Amino acid sequence: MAPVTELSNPLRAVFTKAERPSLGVWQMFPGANVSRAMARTPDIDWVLVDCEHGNIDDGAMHDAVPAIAALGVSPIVRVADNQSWMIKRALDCGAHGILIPLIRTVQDAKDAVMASKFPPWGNRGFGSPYAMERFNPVPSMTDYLQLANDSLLTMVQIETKEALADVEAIAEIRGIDVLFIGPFDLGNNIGHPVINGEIKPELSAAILRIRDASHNAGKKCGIFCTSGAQASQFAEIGFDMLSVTTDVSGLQHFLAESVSLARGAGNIAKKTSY
Ligand code: 3PY
Ligand code: MG
Repeated sequence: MAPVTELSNPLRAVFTKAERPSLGVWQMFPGANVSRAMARTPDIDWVLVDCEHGNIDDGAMHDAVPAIAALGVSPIVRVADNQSWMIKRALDCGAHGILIPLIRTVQDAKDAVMASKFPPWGNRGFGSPYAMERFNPVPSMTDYLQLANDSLLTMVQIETKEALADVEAIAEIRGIDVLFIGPFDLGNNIGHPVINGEIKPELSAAILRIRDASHNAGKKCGIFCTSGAQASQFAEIGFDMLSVTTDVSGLQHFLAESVSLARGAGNIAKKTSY
């Protein structure tokens, strides 16, 4: 078998080319068929498998990640918490990147990097028989071991008051690829929650500070959006990674709108679980 020289990672490839922002969708229902339906969305680079707030346990994650990867889209896993065993499970099932919620300190972010990287850089354990098949061409275990540290993406969520205060230092950490904003938690934690979709000026200023800190450190900045229109607005002001919708809110909206049209009541305003 010819050696593989890089792990195919569609999301990282978009970041490297830096020609356009990257769009993705957010999986919260379990099931490989849900993953495949989402990964077939035209023009997306990634599907995020949400083990923090979604109904996705370890087994469902192991079903979702290969289903997404098989369609040439990057499977990204949001782990439930910043714990090394959760990061290990996500990477071992073949995630192309991980997203870690509720980072608070520089040390939290450094711990996340350590858990994501094989020695000598970090302390990730080696031995998954599954991860290799999530890349095309499929690397040998040895190739995966040698390429994973530089190919997989480590992304941290900036959504606490403490992380916002230290965002410039967090952005500088080697091995953090993306700072990703959770506007709902960030708003709650700085005392300006998103209510009925409204982003207050204080939250807006915090979001722009995180964008600037990321870019000043040569890192990418992402944000969770609740609609395509909102994702487009953030793309226009320089965000690199936009979530467009979730399976739950997309389904709710589609069903409500279809029933409304069937009753002759016309299109409905977007009203979903967010
Ligand atoms: C937030 O808005 O807090 C998120 O993490 C999105 O899921
Ligand atoms: Mg959050």
